[in-house]
Amino acid sequence: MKKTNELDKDVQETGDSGLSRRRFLGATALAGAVGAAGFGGAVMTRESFAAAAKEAQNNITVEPGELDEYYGFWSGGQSGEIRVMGVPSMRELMRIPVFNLDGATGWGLTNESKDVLGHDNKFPNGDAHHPHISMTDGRYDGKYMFINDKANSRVARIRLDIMKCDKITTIPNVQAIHGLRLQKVPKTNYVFCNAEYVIPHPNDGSDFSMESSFTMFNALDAETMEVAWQVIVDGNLDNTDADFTGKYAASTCYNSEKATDLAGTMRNDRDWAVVFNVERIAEAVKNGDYKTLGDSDVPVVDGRGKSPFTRYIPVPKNPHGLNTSPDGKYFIANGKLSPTCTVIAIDRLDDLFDDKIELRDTVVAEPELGLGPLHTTFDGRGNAYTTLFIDSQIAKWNVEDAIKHYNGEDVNYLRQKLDVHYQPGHNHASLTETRDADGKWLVVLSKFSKDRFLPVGPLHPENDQLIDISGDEMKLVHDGPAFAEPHDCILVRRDQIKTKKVYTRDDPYFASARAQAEEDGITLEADNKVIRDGNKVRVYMTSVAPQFGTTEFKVKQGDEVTVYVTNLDTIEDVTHGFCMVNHGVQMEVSPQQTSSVTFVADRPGVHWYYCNWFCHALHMEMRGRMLVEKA
Ligand code: CUK
Ligand code: CUA
Ligand code: CA
Repeated sequence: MKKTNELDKDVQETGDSGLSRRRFLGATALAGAVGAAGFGGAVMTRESFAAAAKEAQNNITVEPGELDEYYGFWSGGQSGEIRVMGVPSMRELMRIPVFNLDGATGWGLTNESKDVLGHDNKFPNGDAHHPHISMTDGRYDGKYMFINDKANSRVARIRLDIMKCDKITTIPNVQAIHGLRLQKVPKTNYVFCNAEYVIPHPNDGSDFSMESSFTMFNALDAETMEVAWQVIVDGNLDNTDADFTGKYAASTCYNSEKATDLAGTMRNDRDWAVVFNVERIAEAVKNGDYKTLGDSDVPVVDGRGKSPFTRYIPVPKNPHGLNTSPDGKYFIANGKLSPTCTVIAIDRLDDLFDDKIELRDTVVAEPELGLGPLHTTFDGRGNAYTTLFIDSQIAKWNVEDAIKHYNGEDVNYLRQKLDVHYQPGHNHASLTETRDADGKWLVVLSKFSKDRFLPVGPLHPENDQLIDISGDEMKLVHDGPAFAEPHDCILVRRDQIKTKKVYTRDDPYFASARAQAEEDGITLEADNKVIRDGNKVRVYMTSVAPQFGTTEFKVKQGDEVTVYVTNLDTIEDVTHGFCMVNHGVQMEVSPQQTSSVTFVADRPGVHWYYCNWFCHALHMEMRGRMLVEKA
């Protein structure tokens, strides 16, 4: 087993011309490399990392009472949630339940969350990978965050003023929404997302053949969260990103083979970076030049083969990440089974779509970086940082030097390789997907943590590492364990996010509770009343620390009870809860918020309810009784 720095020399010496043994990896080599390179000899010791951390230029210490400089938004992977972090402290500030159920806040239990998830939602899970914040003119505008659900083919929107999910859309006629990015310019009108798996159309059991199978590239309207259009593609789709003109988006395809087995997906030495001509697609849809599929009325255009809407640029091999450089010049496809990244010049795409140049004429560099390039991020100073999954390293390289090298000049584009622990997936530099990329921090989301933390049984946490990239050298400064499983994160300057400290009473988040109250002649802010409507009972109560406005109500066995709690406290941080003992009912009621939950009073007798959010010295005393009469 060679040391990683010797392997680097291999890579540099082999260059673009010769195909080294490392150039393309088969399944066996890939599996072997994970075992050996990944868990083998680390070049730096624990002590040398500690020393490097002390020399870091940026101070990572955030003293008690001080605030972080950046918000980090982490996806929760198969946890289905979003996590809000402070960077550089790497403290977890909040969790935003999205596709998961959350007993603390009542997400998935309350009527307000069911308005978002769907009252007939059957899915308790989600697989959230790619959180991204809306932009205006290529800069974060702090309004919305969007995130995909690979598990159940959904896209969610989070209102950043209250940090709650307010819309979820299921994408029709596709399976597994994976890559998600936003239109950057002129503003985020579209949410772009890839459906990964090819399925037959119609997928009704009448035909299982690959001939009738395809997948689609999708665009949602960011304001309405309706699906604006879909594009049928060849192969499949993995990750995506958009450009800084508003005209193009691009996606990686690792399965140009349209294979259903592993070996089949690796048959071709090159798959594709698929470029979408967003302008032309939108134009065709506007002109009614589309079809629809099945029950859905979403406009669908066909982007297979030689269409006006797409171009399939060959790139090696089973590419994964697709990243736009913050100067707007390049799409970069990360090779995964090839040790290379492919740099595509965005300013050549007009000519490509006008058939003035060939597909590969758009490629301006293809640097060899190391084994298993997955994702690339940027510092805004011309450098790119690529995760090498198999080598367990970050490769820092200079884009313009890689272009010179591709043109035959004798320049070294590699700047540094840094060991990370271990098997990094995404990495993300501060503000890197916007014009404001500031090259201060780099977060690396490592998939394996084995010896970095106290052991906690066979299931290990991931390891989210923080690297100072402000100087010439990358310096690892922090390890942060994370539960399953951040795939991606973004870093946002703290002044770019403006949140409310208490709800305003007209917040649409509880509009349906207000509508029901109006129908019942109830003033949510004042009334403590019980409304009977057949076997439906609606209990309206206020809360002011440390008391519920209603401390006793009577219903009949079998009644469907809805409890509405309106928190009249106006003081920041005085959140109440409502929990009905032995009924599986629990929810958050923050200052000036109304929350409601519906359950069946199925057992006669006395049932206590209580406030389960510590709000006051007399919080234990904040409680009441539901009296259920025998039917
Ligand atoms: S993906 Cu997970 S490491 Cu879903 Cu963005 Cu690459
Ligand atoms: Cu109100 Cu605890
Ligand atoms: Ca392939």
